[in-house]
Amino acid sequence: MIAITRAVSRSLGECELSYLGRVSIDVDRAAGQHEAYCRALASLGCEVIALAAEHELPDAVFVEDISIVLDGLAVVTRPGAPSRRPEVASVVRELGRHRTLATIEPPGTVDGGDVLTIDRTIYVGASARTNADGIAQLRRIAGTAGYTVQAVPIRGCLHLKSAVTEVADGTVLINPEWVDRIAFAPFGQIEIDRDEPHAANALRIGDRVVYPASFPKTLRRLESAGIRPTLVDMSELQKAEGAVTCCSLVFDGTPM
Ligand code: CIR
Repeated sequence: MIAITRAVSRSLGECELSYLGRVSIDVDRAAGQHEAYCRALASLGCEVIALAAEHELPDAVFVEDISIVLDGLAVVTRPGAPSRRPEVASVVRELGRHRTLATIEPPGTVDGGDVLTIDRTIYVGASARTNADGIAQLRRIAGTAGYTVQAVPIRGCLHLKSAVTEVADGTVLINPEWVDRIAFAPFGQIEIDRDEPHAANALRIGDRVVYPASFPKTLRRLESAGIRPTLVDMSELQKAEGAVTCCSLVFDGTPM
């Protein structure tokens, strides 16, 4: 597996915020947490490729939003927040070494955080960041590679993967306040603890799961289901509405 990451920008405190109020972020601490996150990915067998930091782009650490990497091709997004569009160029340079690239064109917008791929189905959150035109473009592009795209309405959260992620074959971790369970009816569903609304974002790497240390009640539910995650402290990045999936692009490094 390859994991593309990017170090925390010194301007992280000026990040986009949609659902959280702005609080001061300790950027050094965020950087330390991000380094530990990268070490966790490496310990799970990923070759971590760190892009150069982009200190003038506050949200550049959240590389997940910039691409959807599929078997055989990668879709370069057009992020919903205009401030994030300059993040694309450097991701394109690296990803082009691993995949054929397709791009989302205006007026389409897609954030990678809205995209959850399970087997050959791509679930896409219809969110403030990902519009209908972007979803239609993604459907056309991914269809050429044998994927089906299913749009899923979300409410009250930034991205689809704020609300639901895959934690094992056939099992999702879900916050039913933010996405309807019916959209994921084919899967076993572990519900987050209601005291931890942000707890549905887990990063699956092969048979392992990377998970924030800050959701002990939901962690117990995962453990009861036989899932023993690798825990990481994301507290500073969470203040920027970041989570574990958004700090990496993880994909099979088998050459195209
Ligand atoms: C933003 O609002 O774009 C960033 N502050 C947070 C992005 C988090 N991305 C993700 O969960 N995929």
